Amino acid sequence: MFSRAVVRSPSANFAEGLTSRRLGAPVYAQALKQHEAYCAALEQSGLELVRLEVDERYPDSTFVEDVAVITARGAILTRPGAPSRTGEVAGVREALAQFYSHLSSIHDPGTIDGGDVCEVGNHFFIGISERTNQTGAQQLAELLASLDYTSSFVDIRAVKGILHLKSGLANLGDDRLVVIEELSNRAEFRGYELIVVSKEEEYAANCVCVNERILVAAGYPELDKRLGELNYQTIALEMTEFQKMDGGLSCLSLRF
Ligand code: CIR
Repeated sequence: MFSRAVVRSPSANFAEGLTSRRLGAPVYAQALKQHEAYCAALEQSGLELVRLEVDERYPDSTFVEDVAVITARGAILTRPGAPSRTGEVAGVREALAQFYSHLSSIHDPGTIDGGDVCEVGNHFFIGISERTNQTGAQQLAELLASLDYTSSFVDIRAVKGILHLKSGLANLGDDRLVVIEELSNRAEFRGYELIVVSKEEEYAANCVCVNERILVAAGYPELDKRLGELNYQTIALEMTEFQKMDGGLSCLSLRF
């Protein structure tokens, strides 16, 4: 169960952030509205929000998930793989220091984006991506091992269309994963029950289990129906403006 989430509203220059999508520029007013609805959904799911100040120096700073890996046994600050994002760490460090007396860090030349880290019980899948390098993944694995967690690497560099591991993978608990087709045959996920998201609904794979509910992107009826059949209570959220900037539901918060 989570009790808190760190969030940061998008800044007015949000459209200047990084993106590989060709979906047009995000509309700022719309992004703010979608972010507020997201925050309301977290609150509705029982979380108290820790709101960081908007930071125009970093147009991607609304995607707080990439800057830390939080576990039940300790928190780790990452070293984001995009140089334009490394400065985001200081603000998140300050916020997390209120709750964690000791914060570990990933060091140069290691890089990790939190979006590449998927916790499944006592195990962590760490994606090796354009943002997370082998050295960073190794450092994280060692830090997680010191907290008594196991981990394994999932190389996603050849998987087209996903920025991070969690762009194509989500943990629903009870050994059940949501996964995109292209990752569904990986040996790493054998032994789990897989809910495979169709190519057309790929963006929806990035859903977030928050206590009793699952936050899902609005507009993906197949996955929503499937989750309903499995008796999950979903909250559908408009995510169009964040999708334009390569972001999904999980990246907008750090939950703990
Ligand atoms: C970036 O490229 O870094 C941002 N525009 C999007 C980050 C999305 N984060 C995530 O999926 N965890």
